[in-house]
Amino acid sequence: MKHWDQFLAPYKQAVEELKVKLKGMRGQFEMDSSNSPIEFVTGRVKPIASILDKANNKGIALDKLEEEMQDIAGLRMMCQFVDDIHGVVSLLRNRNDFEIVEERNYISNKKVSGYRSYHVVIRYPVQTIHGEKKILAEIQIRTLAMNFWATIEHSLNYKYKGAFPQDIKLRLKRAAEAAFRLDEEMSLIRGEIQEAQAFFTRKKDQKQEDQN
Ligand code: 0O2
Ligand code: 0O2
Repeated sequence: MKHWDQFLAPYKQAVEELKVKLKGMRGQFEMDSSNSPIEFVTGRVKPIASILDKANNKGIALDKLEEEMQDIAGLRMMCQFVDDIHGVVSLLRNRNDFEIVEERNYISNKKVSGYRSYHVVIRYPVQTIHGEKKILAEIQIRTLAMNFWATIEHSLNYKYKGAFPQDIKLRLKRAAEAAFRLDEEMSLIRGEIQEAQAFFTRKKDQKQEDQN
């Protein structure tokens, strides 16, 4: 167990640091009074049981986890609109506190399951008392609709261990198409939505000023 604690420590540190940094990007948009392309950010270290399962399924030797399992540290950035995703990816590419090692675009190439998301794998330097340690982390960027679908599908996957009954499989496919259409519809009224959001932000700021 001590071995796992030691192995996972830099991943835990990376997730905590990256959550602060990526949430900070949202705060900076708010400060500029511009619409943030980032709705919210979450992060987690993969539980040991999931690491072992994935290593087993993918034939990754345990002494190769560091190089071959890219999502032991995982972050998610949720956006309101599909177009925001490309903006967020550009912001990530422009940062110099980590290096991008791979990008996987499951938006233009959705998975057979219906899964859509943009994955960016980074190499992130963690500062430790023994010096710098670079670890891999995966940032998943998706819309709220993509996240809704993936979260539900993930729970069902857990329940059925990937072997979905035919009717559930069909419904999930249809739900994925509906989520895709929802994103398209929202994109068409993006201007209207953002105007309303800016209006409410201004009103909130005004109220705050009146109180001070
Ligand atoms: P489960 O069973 O997976 O749902 P905060 O208080 O916001 O600073 P906190 O409480 O540490 O942060 O958690 P956060 O960051 O809000 O979100 C943790 C949840 O995000 C996890 O839930 C994951 O579901 C999800 N998550 C975030 N990023 C990833 C990722 O890259 N991969 C995966 N698989 N999941 C991610 P739990 O708590 O682990 O439970
Ligand atoms: P968790 O922590 O349970 O979410 P592979 O695992 O072989 O598909 P690989 O090479 O690890 O793929 O990378 P990929 O596909 O870019 O990213 C894997 C992660 O993407 C998964 O983590 C999920 O978080 C998410 N993902 C990929 N495909 C699907 C899908 O069909 N449905 C859902 N809900 N999520 C998906 P894990 O390993 O499942 O871990």
